[in-house]
Amino acid sequence: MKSQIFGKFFGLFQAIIMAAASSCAEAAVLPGNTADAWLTGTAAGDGSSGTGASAAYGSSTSNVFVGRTSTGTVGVMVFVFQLPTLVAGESIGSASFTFTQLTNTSALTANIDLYGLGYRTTSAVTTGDYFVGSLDSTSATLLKDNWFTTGTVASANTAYTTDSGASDNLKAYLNAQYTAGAVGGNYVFLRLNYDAFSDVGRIEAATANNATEAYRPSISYTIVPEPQTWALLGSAFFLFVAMRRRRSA
Ligand SMILES: [Ca+2]
Repeated sequence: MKSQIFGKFFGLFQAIIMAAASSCAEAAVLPGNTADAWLTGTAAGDGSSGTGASAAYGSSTSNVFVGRTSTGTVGVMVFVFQLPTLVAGESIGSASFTFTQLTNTSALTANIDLYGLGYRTTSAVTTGDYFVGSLDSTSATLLKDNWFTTGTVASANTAYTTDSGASDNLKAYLNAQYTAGAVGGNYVFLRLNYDAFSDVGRIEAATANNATEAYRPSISYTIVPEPQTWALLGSAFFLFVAMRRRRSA
């Protein structure tokens, strides 16, 4: 009788271990969505407040300018990603964002910050996503302050990936979207913008429409079981050990 219970329990334990292991190993890449868009404005502020008159250039554009667009006009870039589906007990375990900086660059005259905007059920970038200023604390999550700093001339045709701090922020931001109600298939938005209005200097970002696939933006991520799953796994292990001890005693 004791060995029957033991056998059943061991089977359950194995199933939990296997489920956790397969969940753990799940690593993937989210390609940038071609709804990504470039917004331009003629003043500091955000698009929704009307202080930064803006327009969206999406779909067919292969490269955009963050910073100077033309005299008196400053551009920002909004990248779009479609969220993966998580099953119960799963969360994003790690995430990093990569985009490619192309050739048409010049020394920055303001810092460039990276933000995450709130998730939406549709992929469209809106003029309200425009922001140029020191800190957008009302409608966005700051993921990396001063990723590129004043005076920087970014390297040509070079991929830039979030550092460990910004990647941790990205992971927390993505999980926060699910907590707020996002589900697989919804969209998240990452924005690069100048932190002061200056129509001099820029970086040139490749979009999801770029002809060179390797230049397109992406998010690399892993999915892991939530802490409850690990707690369950730990309990199962200790119970297993306890039963073995009783059996051998
Ligand atoms: Ca900044």
